[in-house]
Amino acid sequence: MEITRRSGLTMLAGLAVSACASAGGTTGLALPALPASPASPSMPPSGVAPDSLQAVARSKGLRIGSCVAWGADGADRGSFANPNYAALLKRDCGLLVAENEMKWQALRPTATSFDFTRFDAIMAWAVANDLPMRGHNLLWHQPKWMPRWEENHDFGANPRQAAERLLVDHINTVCRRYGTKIASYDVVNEAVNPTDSTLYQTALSRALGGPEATLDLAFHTARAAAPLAQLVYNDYMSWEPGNAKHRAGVLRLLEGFRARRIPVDALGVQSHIVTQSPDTRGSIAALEGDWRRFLDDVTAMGYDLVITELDVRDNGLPADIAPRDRAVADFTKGYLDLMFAYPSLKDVLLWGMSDRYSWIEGFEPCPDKARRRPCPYDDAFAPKPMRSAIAAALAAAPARR
Ligand code: 9MR
Repeated sequence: MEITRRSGLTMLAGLAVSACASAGGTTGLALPALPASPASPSMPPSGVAPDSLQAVARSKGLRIGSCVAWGADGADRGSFANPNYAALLKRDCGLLVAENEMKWQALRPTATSFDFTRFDAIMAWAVANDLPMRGHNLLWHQPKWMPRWEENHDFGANPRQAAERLLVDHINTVCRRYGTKIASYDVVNEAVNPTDSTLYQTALSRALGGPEATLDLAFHTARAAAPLAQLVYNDYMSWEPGNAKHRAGVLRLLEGFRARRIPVDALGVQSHIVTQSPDTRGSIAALEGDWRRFLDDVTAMGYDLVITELDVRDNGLPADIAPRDRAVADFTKGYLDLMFAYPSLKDVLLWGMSDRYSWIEGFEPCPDKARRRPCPYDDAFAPKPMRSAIAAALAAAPARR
């Protein structure tokens, strides 16, 4: 029974100057370039500064936020316990998501135990600062992102029942623990294999009778355990060349959810976007047709949209920081302008506020070791053109009801 909530990665070959060539960056241990922002009578009631991204977003019925990590007090991480990073979150965000701390790898040391220490610490800070949190995620449906014990788990003589129990118990435990404090969950993350549009298998899904049965059970369980929450399928299909099969696989999955009456409310569009060349206008013109067709198909099925993990891989750009940052900003603005044309899009999450802690540096560094510049604030916590571009896109967005 359906229970509804409501009705290139490619570096440009032959570029004389590489995207990431020896630009260096404003690295180092400089202190944050944040003005003191004491509470003042001119602030909105929540204490959000009027020029903050969140204030601009709120004026349009939107919300903007970021991922946040756990960290020991004062550690140099993208954590709430790092005063430099916390200042950015407090200044600009109206919504947070834990970068890693709700994943099975973080919460499930074993098949029979949970460890909520780190996620709870993030949640406590968010609550203390009046910042709502999204939940990411209840099931990352890929073997390499599940805990190792799960892939080697002995599901016993009745594997289907054991796998069902494991998944249902996990989702119930997480959703019930946070009650209505979490109003939106990435129930399933990245189930589609971008190379051939098929769904991945995990040990859990093999025991449970296949990927569809597993994903369906995840959504039904989440709906029952968090009946008021927005339930999201989250993936990184994007608009750059090479994503056609990924988009096709996601569309097929979303069609299947509707056909089987599975309670899925929204598509999480991760938005790890990749610049293609210094000609951002030309790049966008080349990409937007297929992308709009995809989003039209998704929204025509009744799915809302959420931007869940926005950042920019600065590929194919000049080495100098000024034009590189300008292109990242322009590409971001063009992307957001297009996205905000879809009225159901109300929440935008950045995958990090500062270049200093971006995952991209570790996962896909520039070949020449120049620092990546994917976020609205630089390594020294100073605002970049990307921040102004986000503010401009928010200000230009049609107001939501
Ligand atoms: O940014 C996250 C990084 O710190 C983790 O090591 C990695 C694996 O857990 O996940 C990264 O976040 C990913 C997100 O959870 C899902 N979409 C892609 C994100 C970037 O890889």
